[in-house]
Amino acid sequence: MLDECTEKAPDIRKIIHVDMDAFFAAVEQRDHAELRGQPVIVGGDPTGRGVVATCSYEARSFGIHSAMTASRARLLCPQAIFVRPRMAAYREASQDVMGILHSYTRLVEPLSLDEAFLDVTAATADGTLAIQIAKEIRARIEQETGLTASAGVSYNKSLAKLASDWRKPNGLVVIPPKRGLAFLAPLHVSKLHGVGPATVARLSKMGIHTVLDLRNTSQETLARQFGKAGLWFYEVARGIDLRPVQPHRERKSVGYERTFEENLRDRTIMMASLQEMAAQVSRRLHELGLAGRTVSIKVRFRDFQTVTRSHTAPQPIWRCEDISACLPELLARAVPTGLSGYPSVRLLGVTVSSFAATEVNCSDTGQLSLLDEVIYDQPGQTS
Ligand code: TTP
Ligand code: MG
Ligand code: MG
Repeated sequence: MLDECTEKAPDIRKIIHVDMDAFFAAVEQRDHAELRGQPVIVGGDPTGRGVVATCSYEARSFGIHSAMTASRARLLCPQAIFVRPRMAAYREASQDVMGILHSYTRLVEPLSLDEAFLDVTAATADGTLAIQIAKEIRARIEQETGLTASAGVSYNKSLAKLASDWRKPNGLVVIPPKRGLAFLAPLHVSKLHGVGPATVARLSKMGIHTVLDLRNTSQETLARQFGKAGLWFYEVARGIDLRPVQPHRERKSVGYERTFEENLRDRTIMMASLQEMAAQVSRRLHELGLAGRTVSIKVRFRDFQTVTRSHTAPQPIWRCEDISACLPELLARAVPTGLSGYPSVRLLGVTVSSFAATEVNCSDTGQLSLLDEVIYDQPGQTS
């Protein structure tokens, strides 16, 4: 994250973030006229242990949202219509959208099936306004795919993404440079890229809740508490985000890792934490439409000695239960029970790699657009 941040980039860039509205549910409503105007829930079995992948905006007014159990969603809205996901249809719609985006610039970075960043700085060199491009993109997506998208326009990725989310669904928000700091100030820190739940908890203990609170904290304090991530928080709170839009990167793995405020000694807690991370990794793989054959765990001990252990499955996997099934053996190999004294673990991580190259087609070349991705949830430099 920080390495990217220090890369040279033009002072004022024009970045657009496009995100489809209620994506899976909108595809279902487009393809099945009887679902239009109805509370539609795409996900697992409401009579079993399924979860909500997404739901239509009609369903959201009942308080239903992604990742909620399907059974709870049914309690909240008994008349909701439950639909099983049709990933092939969503991939096809995604390809159509990405194709439209690529007609404006080759600098398109897909983040998942339903969203991407575009750097349109060059396309605005002739005086065309970025907002004009965003308007045209939204109109073309609606006309050519029958689906609606929200868009955000700003001078960096963080603000463009926050902007696209601001007036969902079917919204367009522009945050010009002179509005950036004021827009950020009242937001909760959890809205910032790279700030996970453990970081939120730690910031909260320091009395830092909003981005303005973060901006009023010294660089030294943030660096001391959060290491490299603290320097990123310092910059992003000031509307500084020089991460370039990166097209055509090859994604090789998806992982989640966490540094604990207090070292873990209890294997049951280690296992529970690994299971939580497996759920996060599974969700991200699902969003990206990816599956991989290798599951790895990373364990860092109190003395910073770090071990990784991997298991390669015969088939590509992405489901939480399939990833979880590998974890007990991997933990037993990484932290043998015969260790003298108690193990003392400061960091755990779960990663899935060795992707099946044909899983997703996101770019106009028909080639998979992938990159290594680790989500850090790091409370700081505790021992
Ligand atoms: P999102 O863009 O997060 O959500 P959305 O498009 O359904 O709704 P909106 O953007 O209008 O708020 O995710 C895109 C798709 O990814 C979503 O339609 C279904 C899938 N998804 C899951 O399967 N599980 C999840 O937990 C989330 C958040 C999304
Ligand atoms: Mg969306
Ligand atoms: Mg999205």
